[in-house]
Amino acid sequence: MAVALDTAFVKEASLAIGFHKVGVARAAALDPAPLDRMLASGWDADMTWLRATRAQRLDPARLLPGARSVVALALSYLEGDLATREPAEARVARYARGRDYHAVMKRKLKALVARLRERDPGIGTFASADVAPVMEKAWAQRAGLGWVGKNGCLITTDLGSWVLLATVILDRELEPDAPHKEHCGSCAECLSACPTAALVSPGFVDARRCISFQTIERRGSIPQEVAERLGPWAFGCDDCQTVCPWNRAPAARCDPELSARPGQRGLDLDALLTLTLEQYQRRFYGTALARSRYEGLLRNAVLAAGHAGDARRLPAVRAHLDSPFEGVRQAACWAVTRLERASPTAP
Ligand code: B12
Ligand code: SF4
Ligand code: SF4
Repeated sequence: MAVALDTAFVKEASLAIGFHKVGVARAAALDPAPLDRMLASGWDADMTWLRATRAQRLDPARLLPGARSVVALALSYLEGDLATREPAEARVARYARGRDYHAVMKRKLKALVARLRERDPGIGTFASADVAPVMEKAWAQRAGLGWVGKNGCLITTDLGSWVLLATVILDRELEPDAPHKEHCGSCAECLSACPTAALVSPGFVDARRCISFQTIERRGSIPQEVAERLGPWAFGCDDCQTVCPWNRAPAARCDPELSARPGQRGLDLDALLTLTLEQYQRRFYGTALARSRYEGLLRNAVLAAGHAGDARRLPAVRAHLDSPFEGVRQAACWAVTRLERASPTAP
């Protein structure tokens, strides 16, 4: 006979499946002010889907009729390599070095929902990670996992902000956890560490200036003022997390599937500059790097070559001046000028 679902069961099941943190919140609608501020200020850049799904993002009952509780889940992706020097060129954000987390989360969420259904066969659920219109950081804070720091990331006291988030909305009333308190205090290290001043107000990111947005989500050309400041980043950016005191010595409990694949902490820039579509598909499908698409990754590689400053790459970069992709062509123009200026006698 089925037994009623309670918070203790949900937590035990989540941890047994491999999530590192779990908390429960009441499914009352969220404060619309932060999202509306972001949209009104244009900080959403061209992520039109954020605006289009505003109502669902704020109210879980629009995703699951009769929603009562939100289970917030976190999965750590930090390996014990914080002391290791990070690659000097074509660097990949930590979250994207292993298997695509969407697939990893999907499998875990499916297993969790199956466990909940075994216990409570009539339960209604809406499970998702990243892609659904759910404000995952807000739920994680409300469910007591951590707080949204001035760097715009959800920070936990034990695993730092090196966690990815997921939620399961339930039509069952569960005992909620207390919301997490904010622990940034007077610290502001992330605000000054951002290379593009994208942290426009504590907790808010102007995506138009954010390296993460530009190298992952942006289709076409990267605006010159951001391109100039990419530094070593070829995919994503971790600068506002790396400087955070809460990230200096967190517990490293990386999910095994998220641990870095060989050659994916920093990419081989020379191989990337001559990458074919077929090689791209073989190498990067199944990883988070598929999100930027072939032409996006090529564009980022060309810019990274400009930043790396090695004039021996000029012929490989010049070969992109007549790329069929506008974003790659513009990146090549910028990188060629930069490399020629750095080494006027170069071939
Ligand atoms: C859009 C988006 C982006 C955008 C905008 C980032 C942003 N900070 O909003 C861009 C492309 C720039 C981006 C970049 C990154 N992202 Co992103 N992104 C998202 C996505 C899809 C939606 C976030 C959203 O709704 N933003 C709009 C703002 C208004 O919402 P919000 O910040 O959640 O706001 C709520 C609360 O946090 C709170 N709040 C917000 N601001 C403030 C400020 C104050 C002062 C207070 C009190 C409260 C408060 O109120 C809001 C609720 O009403 C989520 C997945 C999801 N479905 O949630 C992933 C997500 C936030 N991203 C994630 C990751 C990993 C990243 C990167 C670290 C990747 C990288 N290394 O390159 C960077 C980090 C950039 C940064 N500094 O934030 C993770 C974050 C995990 C974590 N520990 O926080 C998420 C949760 C994906 C996941 N499933 O794990 N991302
Ligand atoms: S991800 Fe990079 S560019 Fe974006 S806000 Fe953080 S430090 Fe700035
Ligand atoms: S660096 Fe400081 S201000 Fe920024 S998120 Fe971390 S604790 Fe908060």
